[in-house]
This record gives sequence, C-alpha cells and structure tokens, in this order.
Amino acid sequence: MFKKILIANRGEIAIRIMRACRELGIRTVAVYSDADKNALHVQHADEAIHIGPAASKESYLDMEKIIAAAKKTNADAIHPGYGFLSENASFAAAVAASQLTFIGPSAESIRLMGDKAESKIRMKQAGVPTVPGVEGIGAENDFKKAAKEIGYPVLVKAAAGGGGKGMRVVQDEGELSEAIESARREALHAFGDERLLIEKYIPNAHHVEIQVFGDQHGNLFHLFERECSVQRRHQKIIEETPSPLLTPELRAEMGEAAVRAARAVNYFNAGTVEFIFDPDLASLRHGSGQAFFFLEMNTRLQVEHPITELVVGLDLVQWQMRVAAGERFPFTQSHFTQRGHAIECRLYAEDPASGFLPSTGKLLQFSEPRGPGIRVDSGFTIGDEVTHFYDPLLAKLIVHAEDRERAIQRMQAALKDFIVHGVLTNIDFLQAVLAHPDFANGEVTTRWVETNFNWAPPSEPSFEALVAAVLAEVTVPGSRFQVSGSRYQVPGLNEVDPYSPWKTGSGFRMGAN
Ligand code: MV4
Repeated sequence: MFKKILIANRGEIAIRIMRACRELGIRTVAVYSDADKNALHVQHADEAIHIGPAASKESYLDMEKIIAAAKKTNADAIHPGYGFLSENASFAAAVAASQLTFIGPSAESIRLMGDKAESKIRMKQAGVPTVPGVEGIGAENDFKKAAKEIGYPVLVKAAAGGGGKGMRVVQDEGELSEAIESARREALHAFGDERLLIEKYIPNAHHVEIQVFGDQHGNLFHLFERECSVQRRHQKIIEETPSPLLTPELRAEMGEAAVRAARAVNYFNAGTVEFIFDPDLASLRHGSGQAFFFLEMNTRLQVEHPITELVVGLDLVQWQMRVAAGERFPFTQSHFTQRGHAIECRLYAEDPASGFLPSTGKLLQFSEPRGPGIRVDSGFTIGDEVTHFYDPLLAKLIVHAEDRERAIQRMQAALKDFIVHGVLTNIDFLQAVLAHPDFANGEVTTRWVETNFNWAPPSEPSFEALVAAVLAEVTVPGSRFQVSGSRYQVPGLNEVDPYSPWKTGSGFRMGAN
C-alpha cells in the first residue's frame, strides 16, 4: 500500500480523500493556493505545500507544479479528486511517467472517453445503446441529410465537449445552419476542436448514471444507479439512489450496459456511465423500444459518490486507493445489493434572488446538522472566506434512511438544521424542490427546474420584523428566533463575534412560516 498520497484538489473532496487515507494509515499531502493558506483541507493534511496564486490555472491546474510537489514531498501517488486535472489524460500520463501512481483509470481510458464522437462509435461496437445519430460528418449538407434521416428535433453536440458545452437543440431545418455554425465556434473556442456530432433530441429525459468499479485484474462491476435529474444549467443539485423510476429489469440491463461500456475501454478504478432515460419509451409505459441511451462516461470519482457508498455499503475512496495499489476487488456482482434510500443535496453559496449568482463573503455562522443517517461532506468551517476563485459548493448534505419517503423527511429536517450566515445559500430552494409533488412522484426530468418549477425566493421581511428577530436573539440567550440564512444583512450585525451563542440554534425561522 502507498505510504504517502498527494491530493491534487481542495475543499470537501480533498478532505474526503484525506479521511480515507487516514483510515488506511497513509500519510497525506495537501496542495494549496494563496487563497487557501488557511483552508480546512490544508489543516486536515499531514503536510501541505504551496503551489501558487489563487487562480486555478496557476495552481490547482498546473500539472508541473503538482508533480514537482509530489516529488518534493516523497509521495507515492496522486489522487486528483474531481474537476481540475481529474480527467486530463496528459496529466495521468505525466504522473505515471514521473514514477508516481495516478489514482484513477489509465490515461488511455480517460482519452478514449473524452472524445464524445470516438467513444460513441466504440460504445455502439460494444453493444451499448446510443442515441440514434451520426458522428464524424463535416460539410453542412451532410448535416442536413443526417438531420432529415434522424428526424427533428435534433441535437448538435461538440465531439470534444461534455457537460452540455457546445450543445444546440435544433427544432427544424431552418435553424440548422446557424446552430451548426455557433456550436462550431463555441467548440473551437472552448476545446480547440470544432468537430460536431448530431443525434435525435430526447426532450423529457431523466439523467440516470451507473457507478462502475474495477481493479487492475479484470474484475469490473456496477454499483447500481444514481438519479441526477434535479439540475440547472448542467449543474446537479439533488441526487438520489435508488432511482424512483427504474424497475429491477431496467436496473440490471443498464448496469450490464455500463459494465460493457467500461470494459470496452479496459477501465479500472471508479467511473460513472451517464445515461439518458425516458420512462415513456420503456415497455412498461407507452413504448416498446429502447428506453436508455449512453451519453458519456466520467472517468473519475463523482461529487455524488456518497449516496452510492451509503446504499451499497462500500467506501469507494478507500477502494480507489486499494485497487490503484494493485489489490484485487474481492467481490462478485451478486455480492452487491441496495439497502435503503440515500439523497444528496448540494448546498451552494449563491443568491437565488439574482439568478443564482455565486455569493461570496465570510462565514459568520456555519452549523452543520447531525443525527442518525446524516452525513455532511464539507470543506468549510465558521470564519472561512467563500471566494469567487473556486466552485461555490459549500457542503454536500447526504442522508440515508429506510425508504425514499423517510429519506426525504430526514433531508428536510436536516436542511432546517443547517445554519449558514455570511453568504446567501440555496437552502430555501432545496426545501422547495423537496416539498414539490413532482419530486415526490419522481417526475422530475432534466428540464424540470428550468421549465416547470416556478419558484421565487421569499421576499424580504420588513425592517421591523428584522429588528424583532435580531432583538430576540440578542436579548434572550438561547432564543430559538433567528434571521434565516444571511439574505438579510443588517449593517453592523455582521461584524459581531461569530462564536456568539445567540447565533446558534435552530427551529423557527423568519420567512419559513
Ligand atoms: C442529450 C439530451 C437529450 N437528447 N442528448 C447534457 C450534457 C451531456 N452529458 C449531454 N446532455 C444531454 N444530452 C440527447 N440526444 C439532453 C441532455 C441534457 C442533460 C443530460 C443529462 C443531465 C442533464 C441534462 C440537462 C440538459 C440536457
């Protein structure tokens, strides 16, 4: 086993990886930028090494600096986390070339799955269902012909893309050439690669992904699904497992397809195969055809991995380390079952009233919920600064319960106990989604938040109400009255002692009732 691992990341995921290392008796090295000198992930590590200015490009994305840091501290391996360099095939190759172990799949697997056109062809060959379409065409005429054959609406995607960048929905032939032109421009600008592909657009689909896991000896399994349809602008907000829509038959079919996909690129370590799923196409409902299609494979640990860990009962991050060190994954597919229901909510520092723009500031209060079946993966503590340099993810609130209904109740109660002052958060938004009948019915598609969910943040309370709430807290120690979140900034109030006891507590909040 490795003696020392450098974690090439920051925030909650760096801490999550360090916890796994500690349990395995592995020493940890943190890397940090100017902005993260005092960050929690630095305090959690056994050693820390400065790698540059706040801008990610000059620190967390700088391959040479990170490899040099690993060499300097005598680390045996690098864990990339998610984001940053985690899906950069050149980085994985450079790590290996420096006699270090990259904790993840091979550089070749990353490269093959990074190209959406090439991977789609490979998936088709491997018998993985893909969306009907055409890859690798050039001239506008070919696109016209292809779109006609596929039938409108069609979707134009960047071959080098992923995560929705360079994607255009085209309703009819009149819109086609402009969509192609702008998608090409965006793809060239974002990826330096203007190749496009075109496929049938599936409008009312769910995002269902399958966790796969393999060792370097050819053992490769799936660990069931995660339903990730609650998202906005390609940013996931709530994830859960099991999916409320999958039948045991579809689950098995999708799991087997995911394993075929991974096997086709000789995959090992943790990975996720993303599918688009339309329940109306499933034979149980109206259709009789294929109901799920391969979209892309994420060749890394995902943000939402904890819900799988809770329901399957496996520490995925520890196993990432163990299989990277060459251990065998000592299970068979039938060993794995799903126990209970898990949900993850992503708490973002953002302002729902201003179109969810990131909200920055000092965390004057940051009190995480706790209790049976509650897990919080976060990278912040009270007094920390939330800056504009990095992802606005404050914390992942994860619950596990006996069934979906109880998991939703547990999440609602835990969210009420999550107190954040100093930045604005999406807590009220999350509560509104959880309380919505469409969510209860499992009817949320990937377009639902943007098209069906008419939610507006509660309007500001009157100044008098604010003063009353503040007075209740100041003058009655331990009072259960408080100003909800930090939407309501009272001049002078935010300078007070963050440890003041009147800032703690939960229960009644203005604006909630
Ligand atoms: C699609 C689609 C509908 N039809 N492909 C979004 C990101 C990338 N993974 C592919 N994506 C989509 N591809 C076809 N043929 C709808 C989406 C999509 C989506 C997929 C998963 C999760 C969220 C999404 C949000 C908008 C669009």
